[in-house]
Amino acid sequence: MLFMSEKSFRCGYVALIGRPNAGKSTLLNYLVGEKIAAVSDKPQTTRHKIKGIVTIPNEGQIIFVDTPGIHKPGYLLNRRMMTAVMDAILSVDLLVLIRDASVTTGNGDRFVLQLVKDSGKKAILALNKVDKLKNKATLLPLIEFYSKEYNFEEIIPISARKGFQVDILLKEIIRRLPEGEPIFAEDELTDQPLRILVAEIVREKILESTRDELPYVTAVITERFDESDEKVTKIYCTILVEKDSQKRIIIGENGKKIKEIGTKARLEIERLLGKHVYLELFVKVYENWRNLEYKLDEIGIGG
Ligand SMILES: Nc1nc2c(ncn2[C@@H]2O[C@H](COP(=O)(O)OP(=O)(O)OP(=O)(O)O)[C@@H](O)[C@H]2O)c(=O)[nH]1
Ligand SMILES: [Mg+2]
Repeated sequence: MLFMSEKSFRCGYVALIGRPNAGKSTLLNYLVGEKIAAVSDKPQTTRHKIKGIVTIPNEGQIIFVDTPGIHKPGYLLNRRMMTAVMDAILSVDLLVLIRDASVTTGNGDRFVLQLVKDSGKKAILALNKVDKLKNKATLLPLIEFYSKEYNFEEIIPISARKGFQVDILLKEIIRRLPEGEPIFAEDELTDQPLRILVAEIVREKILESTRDELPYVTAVITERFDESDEKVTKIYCTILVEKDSQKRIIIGENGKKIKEIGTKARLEIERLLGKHVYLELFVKVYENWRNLEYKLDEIGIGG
């Protein structure tokens, strides 16, 4: 027909994989245009597979799967996280390997590369954080190294934080997806239930306000999500830690820390819901939750 575009619509699944802290979730949020994944400067921020959906009218729909950073699994929690990565790698149409270009190549990078090789999948390499590079020429040895190691479809320097060349990445992704009708509605951005989004916002604020070991021993569960009051949504979250000492850190002197976490989280949840929110946080010590099947199930970290 005369008025129809000749280009066909493309739709497919794309996994964002890479080492912890490479910037996968930052890229996902940038692409989706909303904060749907927690971001922090601490490794192992992402614990679930998170789908972020980008629809470009008349061109295509990309269903991104954000994954936990690839690391050695110690606890059951980490084994489940790595299972999520493997699942994602095997089930998608295309891989986007995110590499922090501002750090030197380590064993972790070789391990991630090996996973890509083993999968034999079509992959694009995104060299991230180029805004941090004083001298862009440092990219050249990286590009050379990676192009010798695998037949990447493209190697694209980007900045997920600034959005530099992210449009190019998007275009190169869409070109490589199979032809097909969209799977999700145009206005859908994620498959994550609100309860999980809320818990992730709270966890992100904890990561922001605390140091060192806390990120690994903390989990957040949304216990109750009460929308019966039209004016204000009431949300009750439990913060799990493993020891009393950790509980004290999160609560802080005279409850100062937990108040700060609660306020920051509430403001962001209000933005997300477009409504007033009453947020209550409980801190609970639960020894060894990272190794307990039923706790991980409850938190929603699938096996
Ligand atoms: N300067 C700069 N910082 C970035 C860029 N992309 C991400 N970051 C920062 O890098 C840190 C890690 O980002 P995340 O998006 O949480 O990384 P991730 O790969 O999802 O990490 P995990 O979930 O732990 O695997 C955060 O502090 C980000 O703000 C970038 O392009 N430039
Ligand atoms: Mg992440």
